[in-house]
Amino acid sequence: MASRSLSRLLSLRPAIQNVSRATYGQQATLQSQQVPDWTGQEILSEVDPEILSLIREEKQRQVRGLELIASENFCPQASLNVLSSCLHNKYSEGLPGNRYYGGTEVIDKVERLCQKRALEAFDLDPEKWGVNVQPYSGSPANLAVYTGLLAPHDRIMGLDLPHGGHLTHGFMTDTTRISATSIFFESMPYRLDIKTGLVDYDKLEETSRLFRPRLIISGYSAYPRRLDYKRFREICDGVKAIMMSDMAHISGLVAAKILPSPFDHSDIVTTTTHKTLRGPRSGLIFFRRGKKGVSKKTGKDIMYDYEKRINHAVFPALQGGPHNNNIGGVAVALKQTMTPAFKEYQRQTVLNAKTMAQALLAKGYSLVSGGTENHLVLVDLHSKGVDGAQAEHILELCAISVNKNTCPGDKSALHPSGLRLGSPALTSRNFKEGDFLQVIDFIDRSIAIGQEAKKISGANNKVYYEVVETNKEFLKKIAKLRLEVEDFAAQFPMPGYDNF
Ligand code: DSN
Repeated sequence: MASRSLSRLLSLRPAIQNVSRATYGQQATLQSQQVPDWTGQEILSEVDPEILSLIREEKQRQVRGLELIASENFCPQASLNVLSSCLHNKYSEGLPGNRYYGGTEVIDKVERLCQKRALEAFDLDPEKWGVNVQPYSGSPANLAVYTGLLAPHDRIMGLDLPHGGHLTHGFMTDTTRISATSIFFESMPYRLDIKTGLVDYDKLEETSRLFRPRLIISGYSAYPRRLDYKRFREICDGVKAIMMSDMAHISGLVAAKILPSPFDHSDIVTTTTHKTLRGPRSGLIFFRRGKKGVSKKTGKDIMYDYEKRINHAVFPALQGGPHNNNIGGVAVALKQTMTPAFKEYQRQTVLNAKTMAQALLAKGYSLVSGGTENHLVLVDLHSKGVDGAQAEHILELCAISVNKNTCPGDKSALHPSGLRLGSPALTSRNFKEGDFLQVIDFIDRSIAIGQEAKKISGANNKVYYEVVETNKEFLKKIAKLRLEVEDFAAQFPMPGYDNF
């Protein structure tokens, strides 16, 4: 029956076309000439040379610049292949085996493989840990944890943003609740001990006993030291709080066992996938599952109940369809974490960060906490006479990408006194210790130009920027140094596509 209707439809096609030509006449013919056929196989250079040229411009910036933003890295070509694959096209709301859309049999396999590799990458027993691989990135992953495990206005404690925490760890100012985390939940930060630059665990413990949070976050965006996860666990147990670790910055170092694992002590662990883990941009939430303990009253097993609540929070509470091309690309990156080359990369990343720290100290810079144990260094510029924003700006003019950062005690995030420097991206370009010594030399010479400009401008910020951007003598100095930096950077290999 179906094939008879199909052949009747096909036999009618010329007649239908004739009728439509007759109906719309000349105008229809003109339009069909003006609108070229679209196959979907046209390449970017044919369709949009403007965007292509911007991509090439950005590629040149990346190849000829020094990338020191601690949260950035270069995604491998194999993951980029998956990002631009047909996995992108599929809707698959729900979880493998239980979707709201048909046609997901292959996508189910991709997502299950990604889940399996995520657990393997961190040596996790699937009886004890589960993972949701659908969060679009780290911030949605963190919000999903809070949404799933907390009631509105429940209390949380995270490292204060000016002391190295992340926005999603509950950031608010004296007057404004900045992050959704502080809008929907009640946030009390903990901080660093300003003298040592280390997390003030005693104060955190004391405050937690007063504030009684439902959840405490161990994790950071700008902290150069190891966290004491055991101490966090004890503090959480003291107030019956959930312990969530946000290992976004260090997940590659954890997978390679260069840094202690937060999994030993945490209930929940979140991460992004594009920092030290070196995959495409996405997020993961790991949660404990199975038996939690035995009830003293009833003698019955108590089970973790995180899995259902977190899965529900990711979808349908917060997100829609998973980005399957990202999930596939993350699966590829996770496979790479299990290679000896990845472990060696992470070892070199820390060695390079330590080299930066020593070189900076030797040149008279102060570092928050006096050094580093991970992939980043936090430079305190107080003694250098330029602030973090001015330093970031002059470095950018010299083709060096860094970000200004608050140091403990800073009041303004726009004019902080620090710089955050990270080694993961350049280590992916095969930079070794000697290369990082050269990088620090370039940074020091750039900042010296800023210091000279400051002598002319004094405290007037507007004049400072005018001097470095318009004064001919300064422009010449900057251009000369920029060329040196670019020629140096361009010698190193670059992961990804060649010119794209
Ligand atoms: N924005 C990232 C960072 O730079 O640390 C964290 O999400």
